[in-house]
Amino acid sequence: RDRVDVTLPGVPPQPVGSLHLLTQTRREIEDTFMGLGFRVMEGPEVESVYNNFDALNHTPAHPARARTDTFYTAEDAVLRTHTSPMQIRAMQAEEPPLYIVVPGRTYRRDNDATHTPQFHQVEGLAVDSDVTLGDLKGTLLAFARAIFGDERDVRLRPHFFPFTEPSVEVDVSCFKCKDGFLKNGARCNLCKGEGWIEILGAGEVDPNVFDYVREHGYDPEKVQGFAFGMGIERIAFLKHGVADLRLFYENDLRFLEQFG
Ligand code: 2NM
Repeated sequence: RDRVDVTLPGVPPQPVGSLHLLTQTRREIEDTFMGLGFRVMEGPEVESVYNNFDALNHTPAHPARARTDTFYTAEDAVLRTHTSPMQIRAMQAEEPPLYIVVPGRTYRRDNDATHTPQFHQVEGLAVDSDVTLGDLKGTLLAFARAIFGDERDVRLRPHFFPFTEPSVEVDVSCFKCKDGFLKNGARCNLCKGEGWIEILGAGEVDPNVFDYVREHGYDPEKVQGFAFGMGIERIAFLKHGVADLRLFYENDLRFLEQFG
């Protein structure tokens, strides 16, 4: 009795769509790390305060715990502020060696020209008996070259994160200029004349983090590891020269179709 066959193409037939730029970028990042021996794992967006902060070595007074920085859904539950709590879950579920990347949505109470309350991350974790900062640098160099081009180099600068020690910020050599200046002599507007662009944070997993999962086979005297985290928006933004962060979420076809 149906009069309309909803399985017929529209009139006129519409072209098949394409993946959103953030989805394309996430898959590119996942593919790169899968090629390096990492598995992809995903986890819940509503997390316990324990997994999101305590087990990741955040001090009781860490500012990110404040109601003004993080969305609480209960006294002891938050919208995850990073995907690292899934790495705690992974360590609770599996003994080392462990090589995983965790993509997904993350939430912070930020809203301005360069921050949205919901964004996307990929974090990585490698745990084995002998994983050094050298392995971290080599892994991230391979990543930077896969995403930004074979000619790229990486640079590590000292930083602080609660869950890694030592911690670093990682820069990729600018892919628009040479040493901060364009061919016409003008200062590069992508790297601001620095010659380097910050792409992610990383470090050697703090032994205090392993201590929280010690009974699952992660004795801090026996295992080492590195971890890293990046924003998918930032990687896509830099790689494709996107003009404004909000373009990712407006679903304007004039934007989306440029990446079909
Ligand atoms: C970052 C920077 C540095 C990180 C640490 C961990 C874990 F679970 F192993 F402790 N996961 N991710 C990490 C380390 C994340 O993002 C900027």
